[in-house]
Amino acid sequence: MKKKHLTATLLLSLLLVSPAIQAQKKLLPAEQEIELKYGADRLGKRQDAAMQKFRDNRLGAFIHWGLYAIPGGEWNGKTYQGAAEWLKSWAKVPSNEWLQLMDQWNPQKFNAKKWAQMAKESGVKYVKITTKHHEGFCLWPSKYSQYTVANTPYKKDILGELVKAYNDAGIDVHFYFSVMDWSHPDWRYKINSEEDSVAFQRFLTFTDNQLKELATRYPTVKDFWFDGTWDASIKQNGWWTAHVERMLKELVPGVTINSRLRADDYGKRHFDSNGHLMGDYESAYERRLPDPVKDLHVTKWDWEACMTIPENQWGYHKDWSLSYVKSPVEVLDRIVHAVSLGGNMAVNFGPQPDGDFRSEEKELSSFIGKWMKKNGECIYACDYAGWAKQDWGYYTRKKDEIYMIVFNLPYSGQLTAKTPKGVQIAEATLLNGQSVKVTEVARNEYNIGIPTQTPNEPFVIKLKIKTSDSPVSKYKEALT
Ligand code: FHN
Repeated sequence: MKKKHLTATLLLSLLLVSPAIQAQKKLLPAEQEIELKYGADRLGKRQDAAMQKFRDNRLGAFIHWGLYAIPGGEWNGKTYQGAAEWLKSWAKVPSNEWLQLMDQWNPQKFNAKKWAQMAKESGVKYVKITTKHHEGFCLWPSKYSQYTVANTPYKKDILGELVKAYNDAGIDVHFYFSVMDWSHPDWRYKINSEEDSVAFQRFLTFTDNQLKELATRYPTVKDFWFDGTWDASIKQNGWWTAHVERMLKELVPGVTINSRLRADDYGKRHFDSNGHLMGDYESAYERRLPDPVKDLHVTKWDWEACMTIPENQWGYHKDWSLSYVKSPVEVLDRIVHAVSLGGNMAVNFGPQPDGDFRSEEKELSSFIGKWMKKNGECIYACDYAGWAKQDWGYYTRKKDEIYMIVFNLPYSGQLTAKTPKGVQIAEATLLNGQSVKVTEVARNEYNIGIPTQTPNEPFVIKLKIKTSDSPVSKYKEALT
């Protein structure tokens, strides 16, 4: 990764390009790469068992739970439409006033085993929990902060209970951690002076301590998902992000880390100044997904998207009628969309202040769970198939099996499948084994018959394929 120096102009243009756009740019030719101390640690996907498990899980739940659940988007009688977990900022509430919400933190309906059972029934293989969101309130009794569950009427270690319950249910736990901490006097958005620099170094030590505490108190954690890392202060301290990744990997062997943590020597985030992914997987797809035709570059690295059910509410908001709320099938569509491009999907839940889930979330969870129970084999351990996207839905692949996940039924009664060169479709079946008619209609093009009784929800057709390097073809190209 060390090579000639770039011209100042080229470097400046690299620094200005956003991660998503940069991701679409071609990598620099090796001889033009610049020397980086804090760039990517590795080229290409991680291939070890822990990473494979992360990848095979494919479907996860995100949990945003903190003090913001108590006001639920409402402050002093006024309802704010923005994300509920940002209410402190929308309503300009000073930290000392906001943190008094701790006196009301007493979720009497919280039952970690019930949460784990709900997760299990929803088919998720992992849960990402907000250990600490931007407000600074910790769901574990951190000895480095007074703003923790230990100092609330509830007192108990919520995070510890959840880790145990999820793990007992066979579900991996991932820790969301916001580096930006509005409760801490040493947090800085930007380093403008020597004094800022000293304060911010203290803040980084505090953060290291909290991270070490999490890693050692809960050693079964499988992933750290960093957030609140976009400010200039972090970009000015790229060294620290590389250090945190190394530190956590030493403390928790196999742990995975998202790209959002990282900034390189020049403050470039997610992808370093040479265009290489930092961290183990890309994590910038938030409430949006790559285009299944134009953005195939994402299949080159591991990635995980996260999605809210309303348009943009992560924490509990009392009033979901203020924005569009996705239907269960729309959420399912996004899950399948992500897997079809080799990504994971974490669907967000924002539990109520009493520790229960709102009815819409319970219904969604149960819908996804029932669908996954019948059709999960086209999601878990599946990957990008490499076949041209068709309008009826998405393909996924597991070894030599190709899955067609049908979301839109065409009036023609036929689903078009176009195979890559040298690949033929030998057989098609529903997941219950029932045969589906396959008709070859042109070179590398097939009609797959729609089963006479289609379920009232997206369904799956499994294709068995044959491959030959030099297929004999009866088709002739048109002379034009
Ligand atoms: O500001 C946060 C937001 O509240 C939420 O936690 C999401 C989840 O990905 N992350 C940040 C915005 O990118």
